[in-house]
Amino acid sequence: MSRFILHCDLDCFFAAVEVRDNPKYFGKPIIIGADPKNGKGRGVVSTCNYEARKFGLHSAMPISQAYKRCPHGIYLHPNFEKYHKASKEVMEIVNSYSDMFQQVSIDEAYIDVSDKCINYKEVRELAEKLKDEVQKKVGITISIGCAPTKSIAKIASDHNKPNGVTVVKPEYIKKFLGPMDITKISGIGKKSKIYYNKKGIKTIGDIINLTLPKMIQLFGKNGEWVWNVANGFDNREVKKLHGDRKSISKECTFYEDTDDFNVILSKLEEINNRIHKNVIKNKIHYKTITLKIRLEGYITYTRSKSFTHHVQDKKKVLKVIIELLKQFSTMNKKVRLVGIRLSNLEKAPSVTQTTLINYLEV
Ligand code: TTP
Ligand code: MG
Repeated sequence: MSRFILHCDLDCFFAAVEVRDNPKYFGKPIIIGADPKNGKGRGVVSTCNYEARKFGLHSAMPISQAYKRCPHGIYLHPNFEKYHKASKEVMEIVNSYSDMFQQVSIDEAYIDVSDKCINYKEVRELAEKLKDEVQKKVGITISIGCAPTKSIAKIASDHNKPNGVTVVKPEYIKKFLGPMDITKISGIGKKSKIYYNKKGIKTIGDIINLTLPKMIQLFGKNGEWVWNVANGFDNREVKKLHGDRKSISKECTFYEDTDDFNVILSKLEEINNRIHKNVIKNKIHYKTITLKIRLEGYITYTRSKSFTHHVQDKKKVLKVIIELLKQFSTMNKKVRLVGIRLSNLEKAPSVTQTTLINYLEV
């Protein structure tokens, strides 16, 4: 029996909240992130609205580069408290449409409405109603993808952004995915794209045209996962994470404030090892890694980076942590506390991901 899965993702979330609360920003390029300091600022863009995206700006772009492309944009510091409140309100609405609900990040969630609808016409009506309710009650827009699998619902929610509902019935999967670039499938990032392209595979249609044994021969386990997604075979369920957990974190205060890079790093390594005992035991995969640093005087900073796909890889996390730590300027202050948070969690899907990891980019 075909399932009805919805993937709901807010549109330019942080920026949308700021525009909602400051109508004078409407229609102007709004960038949330680090202070650009007239082009000399460090740090990155968290997100930006669609007006800013017209100038080529996007999440994770260095703020200095963003400023060069869009000096007249409005640059704002993130206000996480406000975003968390908006997220909670939205998630409550989404959850009210189904108990089979899985929040996967601050602004996205899956619901399974298989027992609420009898056909895709009803699914579309439900999605439109949900979308309208979010806009009316929270004042921001959400895009929704409806499909028989989680992976296709996610691709679909991104298809008609902002404020769109995209329904992919089983019989239209091939037509819908066929022309798309292979990187639309999570598990194919920039590096593996090159590898796939070398073998003549550019679109998802090229994957659909190959047999499963051929894909496995060419790309191993990753090929198997990708072929299954492309053909609508992904039986991962919409599951609540146990304990409703949204992140796993550990932090540690130094006995004595320090500015010794090696001391800081070895503490982070220890925290990373401890966190991984927990994630391995609970079969948790994560996408986002956050480094937290508190300086003397209690000024606290966080820096995050996301993988393209859920992973569970201690070495990769450490690599990211080192990268984030190096980017970080302590402004000659000593460090009091360090911490690591893993978020964007998912219970390990049934496919083996160990080989997938080889294809991921950090
Ligand atoms: P996304 O859903 O990836 O982005 P978005 O909602 O801003 O835009 P879209 O319309 O394309 O969905 O991420 C949700 C929020 O998470 C985003 O508003 C800001 C934050 N974020 C970061 O802080 N850094 C990042 O690198 C990314 C990707 C997101
Ligand atoms: Mg979003």
